This record gives sequence, structure tokens and C-alpha cells, in this order.
Amino acid sequence: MTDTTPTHDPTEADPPPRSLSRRALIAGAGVVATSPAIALLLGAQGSVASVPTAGSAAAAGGSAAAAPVAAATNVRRITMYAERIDAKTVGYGLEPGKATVPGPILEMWEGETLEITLVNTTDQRLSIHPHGVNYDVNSDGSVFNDSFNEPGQTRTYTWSTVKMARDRGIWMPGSAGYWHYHDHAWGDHGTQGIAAGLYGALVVRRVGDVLPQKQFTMVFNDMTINNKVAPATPMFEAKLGERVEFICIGHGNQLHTFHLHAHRWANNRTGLLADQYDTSQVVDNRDLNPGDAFGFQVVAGLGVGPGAWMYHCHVQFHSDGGMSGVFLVRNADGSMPPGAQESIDRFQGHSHTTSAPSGAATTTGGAAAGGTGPAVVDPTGHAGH
Ligand SMILES: [Cu+2]
Repeated sequence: MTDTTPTHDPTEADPPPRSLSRRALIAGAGVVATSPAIALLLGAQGSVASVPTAGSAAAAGGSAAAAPVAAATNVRRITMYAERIDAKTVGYGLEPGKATVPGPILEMWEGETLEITLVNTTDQRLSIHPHGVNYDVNSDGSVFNDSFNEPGQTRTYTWSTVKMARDRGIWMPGSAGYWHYHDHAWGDHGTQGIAAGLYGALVVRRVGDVLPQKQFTMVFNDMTINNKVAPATPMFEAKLGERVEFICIGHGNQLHTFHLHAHRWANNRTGLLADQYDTSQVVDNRDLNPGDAFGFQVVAGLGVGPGAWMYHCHVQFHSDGGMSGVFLVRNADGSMPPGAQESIDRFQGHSHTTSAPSGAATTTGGAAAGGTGPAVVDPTGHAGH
């Protein structure tokens, strides 16, 4: 495999045509939205997608005020549908009949406001409740505030964001970050809705942020990953050198630790070291407990080459119980690297143990928990996209 190991950092030289180098960003080449999710949710409005151009480079360098990302009138409106997918599963989608678990990745620029009209096609009360952004009590999504959809009802929720700003010499944080959204009304606190699959990722970006080429949402929900148990957990795929963004979310009643093999990232807001003086800890394992979310970017296969790499919960009885999956890094031309198919076959033949401590079995609230799932790996690599 040594002949396929990259010999240089693809972020620094000869990037593939669709990649974005950090050097280019700093030099003012701007940000190119290449992910379908970004095209949909950041780019569909045109004016939004066009924002982080030359001005963003100045902002990234800290030498100028942020580019005018959004006027006060920068409100974007989307419609989402909460729908039953099967007997045990309910998801959010952007079109009727297209609900997924996790739901779609929602993305905003700092300064934007998002109005979400949620259509509840189920016979349960439910809502959409965000983390990390601003909203008033009418958009809280809680039973407590009487701000949810009754069965069959349509309701609009408004989320707003603030830009990072300097106030009397002090930088005040903006809304940028890796956040998430979920139901907060089915079962009083959303417990039933979350267990059924009503959750998804929310990313708020700051001007100058590096945009990924691929995005994957990974939700540790009780003893499942995206409500699936190995070997039915999603197989995430990228080509060698692609910039991949993982958004990791925790839900349910279990403590988890997320681990990705062969890749590592800076434990900060971007997952990237800003420069040689950035003291952010570089990690490959992080807590992922209920309500937590974090995101990071990696260059697929950087320094290690292509291959079938594992991701899993590092609580051992959780990984034994089916909380594991495959991050397949293909060769740059899209072909399979040596040994990868054999690893995937081995993984699909894997049947998780039944020797988990008794505490595990009583808390498998996720829809797919508890059994040896079908030997199917989602060929799209991402249940939500
Ligand atoms: Cu776990």
C-alpha cells in the first residue's frame, strides 16, 4: 500500500480540482461550496453562497472587518417534513416522502435567520428544537412553552444567529459552530421523537471557514449509530485527499466516546489548526454524550493512505454491541484500495456479541437496537444524504 500513500499534504500543493487549500483561502481565492448539502442549504439562495469571496480572506486573516455576510433582512425560509419512515422510525426531510435519519444537515452563515416551516404528517405531537442559535419562546419547540406541532399541524420556527464582533476591544463569540436539532415534544421532552430518529446536524459557519467536499452526520443514539446497529451502520465514503467533515452528535441515555481510525483533528471549532502557534489539542477520540455535538474536518487518508478504516464508540461494550462502522477511503481515482473489500466483507459478516453487561440491554431505546441487523451497508455512505 505504500505506493498509494500520499507523499505530500494535499491541502498544501497540487490539490485536486475541487479541493480548497488553506493557502488559497488565505490568499483570497475564496470558498467554493462543493457539497450537495451546502449547495442546497447555503447556496440555493445565491446571495448567500456568494458571500465568502475576497472579503472572507481578509476576515480570516483578522485584518479587516467581516464581509457583509448578511443584511438584517437576510432571512431564509425552508420547509421541513416530519414523517414516519417505518413502524419504528420517524425522520425529518426537506421534501415530502424524503425523510431520513439523521435529518438533513442544516447550514447557516453567522448573521442569517432561518425560518423553518415544519409540516407534521404524523399522528404525534412533535417539534424542531435547535442548539446553538437564538430563538424566542414561540420557536422553542418545547411542550413547556406550548411551542410545538400538534399531530398534522404546520408551524413555523425562527432561528437567528449573530456574527462574531469586537466590542470595546473584546471579541464576542458569534453563533458559528457544530450544533444540532431534534424533537422536543414527543414524550414531553422529545424522548420518544429522538429515539425514533427525529434529529440532525446544524452547522453555523463564519466567513472564512473552509468548506468541506463531503459531509457526514454520525449520531450516537443510545446503543445505535444513526438508529442502526452493525453491520447495518452507515459506510461513509471518500476518495483519497478529499476534505471530509464529520458532524457527531450524542443522544439517548448512554455515555459514549467517538473514535475514528487513522485520522486525527484539532479539538477546536474547526478541527483544523489555525497556524503553527495554535495550541489546540490534536485528538482522535472524543466524548459524545447526550446533547453533545462536535464537528471536525479531515483530509481522507492523509498520511496513512486509502483503506477501510473503522469508526466506533470506544466504550467497549458499546462497540461490541454494534456501535461501529466503516469509513472507506478509496483511491484518488475512486477505485478500491487493496484489502478494503476484504475488510468490508469481514465487517458485514461480523455479528456483535451478546455478552454486553446487563445495563446495556435495558437501555437500547433506538429503533434498530437489539438485533443483528441485515448484512446491508448503506451504499450511499450516509443515511441522511
Ligand atoms: Cu457508546
